[in-house]
Amino acid sequence: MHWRVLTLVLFHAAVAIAAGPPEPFGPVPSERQLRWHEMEYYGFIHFTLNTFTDREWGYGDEDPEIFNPSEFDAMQWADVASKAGMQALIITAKHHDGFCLWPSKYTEHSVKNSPWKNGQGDVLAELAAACKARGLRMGVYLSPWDRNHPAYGKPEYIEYYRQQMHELLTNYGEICEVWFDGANGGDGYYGGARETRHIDRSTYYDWPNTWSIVRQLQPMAIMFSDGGPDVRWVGNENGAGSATNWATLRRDEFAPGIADNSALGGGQRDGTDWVPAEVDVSIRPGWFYHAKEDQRVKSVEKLLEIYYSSVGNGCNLLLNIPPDRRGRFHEIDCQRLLDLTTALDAAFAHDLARDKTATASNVRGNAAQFGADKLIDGDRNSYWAADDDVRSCEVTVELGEKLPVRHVRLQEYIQLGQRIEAFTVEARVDGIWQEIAKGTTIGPRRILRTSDVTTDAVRVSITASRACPTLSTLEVY
Ligand code: FUL
Repeated sequence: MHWRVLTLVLFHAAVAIAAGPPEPFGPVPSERQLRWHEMEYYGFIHFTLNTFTDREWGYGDEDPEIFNPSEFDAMQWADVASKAGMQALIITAKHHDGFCLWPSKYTEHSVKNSPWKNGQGDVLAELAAACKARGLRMGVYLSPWDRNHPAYGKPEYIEYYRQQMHELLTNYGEICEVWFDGANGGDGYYGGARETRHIDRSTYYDWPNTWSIVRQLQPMAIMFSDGGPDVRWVGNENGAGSATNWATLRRDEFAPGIADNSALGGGQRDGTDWVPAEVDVSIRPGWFYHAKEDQRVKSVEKLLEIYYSSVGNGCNLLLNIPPDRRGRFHEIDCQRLLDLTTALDAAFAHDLARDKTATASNVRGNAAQFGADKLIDGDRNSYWAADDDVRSCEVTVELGEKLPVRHVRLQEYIQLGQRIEAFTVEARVDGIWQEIAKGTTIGPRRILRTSDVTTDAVRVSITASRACPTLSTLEVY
């Protein structure tokens, strides 16, 4: 081969290598976690005997006879949830009081001994059908702590817990999330013993073997607990996410009910596993319905604040709406949910950056595959990336005309890990750049409320990154 030809061949080969995708950095999400990130916003349903006793934690000695919703309507739940833009509903199949909303074969403490539908009812079956009809996913909360079961605290109870898990994961179609609550052990009825039982939170449940049952029966189901394995608690029940939010955690240091809450909000920059945060919060002061809280349903302003703090900081939002004694979402709660959605739809109606012109101060290997246009093509699976040695750079979108801007939405291409740790957002006003927002992490999602501005261009300057940065999305509203 002539040396000129050889040089050309080598040059092209080098560019091709340089333009391959970046190496993944640190822990990366699994397929099931990627699917979970897309869920963003979904509903929590706390419903059990507590609804009828006006309590938050049943003792375990309540009579199943009192479970008798007068107008039970799972379809209303699913209808409202889907109109509100939720993607799923997660229900307390069993709360700490041990009462089962489905006719479990393994206990008498369930709907089968209630007057509701003459003991023939099954809340889980009705919810599964309603979710299916409305295109929602369904998840289950199965409280590890059981204040009714006589064997709670002994090995037999773990067997019982797993049998129940098996029922839930095999009889109701696809389950998107299994929720393991951290509240564990204390006083209870325990089959009449009426005593206090303590368990060792790190050994009693033998979690790895329970988790493997979930993996086997529902491979795509996400498992939530204080520290994962798939999704972590955010460390508070007020609806607050953390502005600096690493999706990574030193997972082995956590277990359900054993967590350093202060570490859960921000995650751990040097985490060993991808364990992103979910924000669980109730639309009312309590998790269960209490008529006396009808006037204390959170306002739209409060719900918006929660939305920006959770979804806006890269967490998913699990918003609890407790059905009332009729077995319906209360009218006030429904209206509030729909008002929240109206406000969000108005704010995010039209992406001003979509298909405009985007440029970057660095494009990986100058390759079209990683070009800045990937930021604004509406495809969250295409991405812009920089060269390996780049740690700071800028991406700019020209809006083509002067437009009022209130929000910027960013996403890293998290399939390759979380990298960015400082950035600013600027707007060009009469030819001069001015800062309108700034932040630390971006990760799966970052929605910034900017200072009010009318501008013809928006620029994101990444000022610190742990590896060459990637971004899949730059949206402007
Ligand atoms: C807590 C429980 O004790 C509450 O009752 C509620 O279920 C909440 C979501 O989690 O740990």
